[in-house]
Amino acid sequence: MISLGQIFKRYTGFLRRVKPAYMVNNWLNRRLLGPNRELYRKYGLRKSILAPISSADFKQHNPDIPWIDRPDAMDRLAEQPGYAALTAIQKEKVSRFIQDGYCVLEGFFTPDRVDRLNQEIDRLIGSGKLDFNYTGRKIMESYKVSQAVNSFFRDKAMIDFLNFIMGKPVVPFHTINFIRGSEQRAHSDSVHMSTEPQGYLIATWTALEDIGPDQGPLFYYPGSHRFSYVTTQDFDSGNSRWLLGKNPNQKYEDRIEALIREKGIQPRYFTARKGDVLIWHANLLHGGSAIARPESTRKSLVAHYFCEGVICYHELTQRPALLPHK
Ligand SMILES: O=C(O)CCC(=O)C(=O)O
Repeated sequence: MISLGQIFKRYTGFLRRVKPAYMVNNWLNRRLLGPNRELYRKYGLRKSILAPISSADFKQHNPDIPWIDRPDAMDRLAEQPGYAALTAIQKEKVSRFIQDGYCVLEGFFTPDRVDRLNQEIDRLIGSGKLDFNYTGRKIMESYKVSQAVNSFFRDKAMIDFLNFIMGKPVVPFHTINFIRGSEQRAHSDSVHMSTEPQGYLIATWTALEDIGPDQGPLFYYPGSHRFSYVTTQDFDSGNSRWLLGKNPNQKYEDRIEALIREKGIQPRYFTARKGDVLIWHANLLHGGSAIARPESTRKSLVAHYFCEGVICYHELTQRPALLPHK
């Protein structure tokens, strides 16, 4: 017999596919979406700010891509505003980012600061103020209740560095804490947090403890940021006018798995020291590797940043992104 819980799950599962339900949510958040009017005009998108939005709305992507993604980025590096103020190490890291789609800032946060953050997270989980979301692995938006997380999320030196890489001011969007490895399949963030023009998203991944190969470390594919962006146009999403298709994320990840096979690329693993930060490009393929030691933790903090002045949305769910007011 089918339980009430199963009925509820099916019902909410179905509701998550109904586009008008998102439009109601967009209407409830119309104040946050207001700035999109001007952006839609700027990028020639003729639709209501409350309507679903996806890559299908952009027959041709706007060529104003981030400077790091232009073919001459390495030659233009020294001309970028702010270049002279970077340290020699930062200059080297930006070159690495341009070429490989990621860079690692070793020991960016001190172990003491990380310990204080972990203590706060433990306390907030213990008091029920923080909890895992439906995946059972992710704690979303802890920065809203944790001063320590918020100070990492908005760390001035980090934001300045991200602003330089992106060539536009970044907008802190959200945080995700992990206590154990995610074991998430390979993906690029651009299908979850999308922009027009493409590429105006960047992410940081901070190790909140030393992480070895058996703890399910983050994996990533150097250079994969240069592949074409995979969108719902590239697989059978099953989307229709009023409904999103079933399991779009699974179909997307299957497509990415096939792409990795086609390209014959090999992953690298981020075994890290507490306080190290890996920064990745919007289109870098990455995920969480299998946990080889079942009882092990893999404490980490992911932060995603959109950029100012571009259209931000979620390709899989066709929602405009709700960026927090400054
Ligand atoms: O930490 C991980 O294992 C993966 C995190 C991730 O892929 C993401 O937040 O986009």
